[in-house]
Amino acid sequence: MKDFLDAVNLAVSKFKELNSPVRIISHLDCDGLTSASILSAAFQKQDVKFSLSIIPNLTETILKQLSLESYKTYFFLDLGSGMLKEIEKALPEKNIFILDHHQPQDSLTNINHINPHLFSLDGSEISAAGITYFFAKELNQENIKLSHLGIIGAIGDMQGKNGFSEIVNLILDDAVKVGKIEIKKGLRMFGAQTKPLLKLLLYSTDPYIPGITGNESEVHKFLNELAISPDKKLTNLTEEETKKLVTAIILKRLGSEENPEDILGFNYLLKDEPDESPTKDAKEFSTLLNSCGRLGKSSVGIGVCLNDKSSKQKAIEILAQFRIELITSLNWFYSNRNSSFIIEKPGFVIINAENNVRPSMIGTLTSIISNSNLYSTNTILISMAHTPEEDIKISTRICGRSKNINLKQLLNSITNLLGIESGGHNYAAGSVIPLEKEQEFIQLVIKQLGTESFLKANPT
Ligand SMILES: [Mn+2]
Repeated sequence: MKDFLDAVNLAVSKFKELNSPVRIISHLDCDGLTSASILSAAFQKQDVKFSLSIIPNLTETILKQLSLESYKTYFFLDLGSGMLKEIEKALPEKNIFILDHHQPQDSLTNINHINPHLFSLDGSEISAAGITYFFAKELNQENIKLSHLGIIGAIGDMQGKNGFSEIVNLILDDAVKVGKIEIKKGLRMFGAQTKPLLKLLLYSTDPYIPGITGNESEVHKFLNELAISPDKKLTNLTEEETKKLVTAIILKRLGSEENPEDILGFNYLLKDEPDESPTKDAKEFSTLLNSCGRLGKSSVGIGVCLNDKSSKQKAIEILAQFRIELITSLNWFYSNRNSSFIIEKPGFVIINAENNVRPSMIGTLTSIISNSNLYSTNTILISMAHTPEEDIKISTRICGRSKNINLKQLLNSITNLLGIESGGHNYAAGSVIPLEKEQEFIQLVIKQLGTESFLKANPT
């Protein structure tokens, strides 16, 4: 960890020798938007001029466009590590900074490359927002006021479910110290600030409540027996009611769930945000940002991070729109399970949404399906969606969290046969391939994952 932080500090001292303007390229998800916000705020403070772009994926086409610009210094946030060779080739003679936590390409470079994997840390131990936060803090200690964004980014990347890593805890300590975040132990459920209990329990997939999740009449009965109003929000329950509810949920989970008391955990509340707003709980904040990014409204997401009031209003409308689109996508999936769009085989499922699901939505959709108990643990989901650029966005996930499969390696072994590099982590990987490779890719997947030896090595 010390080596990692030393490397960040070295990168900062190298950066200080350079002149503005600076070009920032970041990813459109919550982690990318918080990273971009941290760096933008830090640069504004130092009077560093910059221009920012938020992109869904780093591609060679984008690198080519960047190479035509006259900037001398480029920052890649939450992306870039998987494209080291391509970046060096496209942007020689430039000062490159990559702050990323995705599995890096195996390549020696002159790039200022900060990635936990290079310091025997894992990509799940810190997110890009955390790396960017350490960079910003070294640039100016006053940037400790941006620490909460480092935490929101980590949560957006599914970190902190059972507490954070040692290194992210340093960021959390800062956020608590400057009064940005308050840690509350309690029921770890999504929507505590904004959803009535009826909806909260009905849609509770993590934690899953057997007999309750997805069953509206049972939720009513359950709350009725506890004498708790279904219209009340979790955050407004009395201490007595909360205790009753916690006990009742644990009882429901006894026997069928591995850790029935897993419903308790830490909630991270933003002290400056109003109660019951979608920006109060860091988890809900991260969803708000994700929906902005995925619906192509990244600048609104950045505005929310930088505390712009009108952006917050807009973001709430975008979130509502995002939910509608997500439900439409899920409905498309369920009603096409028996069609040629969806190939279900032992051990893997190919979901070829073509133009029926937005490419920036396909990863979220695949995540939801992978968490839904629809397919057995270890089943690999491979989803595809067409992009406006006539490419195909590919997203892969594993049902239940398997420790044996490295999805990034797996996807790479297939796309490399098409001459294409994939990015991601052990448990979530993605790629972009040209439209004309669609059938070839599907055939390669079936060939590689459809063998008996693969199924034996990765039983579902
Ligand atoms: Mn990330």
